[in-house]
Amino acid sequence: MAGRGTAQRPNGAGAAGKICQFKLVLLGESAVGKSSLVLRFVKGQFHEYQESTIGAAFLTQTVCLDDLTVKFEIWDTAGQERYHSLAPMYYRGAQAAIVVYDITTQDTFSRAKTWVKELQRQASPNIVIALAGNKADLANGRMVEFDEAQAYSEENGLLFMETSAKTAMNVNDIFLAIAKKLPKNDQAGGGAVGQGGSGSRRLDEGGAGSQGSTGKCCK
Ligand SMILES: Nc1nc2c(ncn2[C@@H]2O[C@H](COP(=O)(O)OP(=O)(O)OP(=O)(O)O)[C@@H](O)[C@H]2O)c(=O)[nH]1
Ligand SMILES: [Mg+2]
Repeated sequence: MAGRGTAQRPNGAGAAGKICQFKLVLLGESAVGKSSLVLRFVKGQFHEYQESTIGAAFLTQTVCLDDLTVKFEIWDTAGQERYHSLAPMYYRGAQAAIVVYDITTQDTFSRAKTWVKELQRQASPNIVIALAGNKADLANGRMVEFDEAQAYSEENGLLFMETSAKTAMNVNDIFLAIAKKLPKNDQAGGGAVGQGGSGSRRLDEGGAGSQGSTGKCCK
């Protein structure tokens, strides 16, 4: 597993100092741009020659929602088939997933649908799933229609956006949309979160470095 460190924007905690922590996993075929989306979101960068991920990478980033800070613990998985068996380790207990495909390759959309099915069967029942049609800047080479992906997402209750890690289009937006949809309290979180280290956690300001494995959801 190749950790790539962590980074946070200086937007800090929300006004009330409440921080919610959520585990988010990125899944999808190799080379669709999972690492590039994370790099754009966390560091505001894009690399034309992004290296293929080995195992998985872990990064964190926060977004502010009114008086609440949502901290994402992001697992960027490796899309190469030989790593497929590792995926459950990363999506197990995750509150959110971004399933990524490349709008210029139909096969990657089919693979994304397979990931969605696997998540629906095996991940937490309340997991928030977003579908990202990445490389939207390459619209001339489009092989997956926006309407087709949107209709599929509606049928399956997924958030959907076309994104570009290269131009930054919709990258912050998709994470923000997920943050808005995530349950922020014990009731909303239901049984799928809050126990055994898989739940969203409220961290008091100043305790943000705590990585305890249990804790309450946000209030
Ligand atoms: N034009 C364009 N290229 C992109 C975009 N996102 C990623 N790429 C390029 O696509 C290639 C693969 O990107 P990665 O981010 O490594 O893909 P990945 O899904 O993490 O791949 P694995 O780690 O092998 O699973 C790199 O050369 C990126 O520069 C995008 O939005 N637009
Ligand atoms: Mg990668």
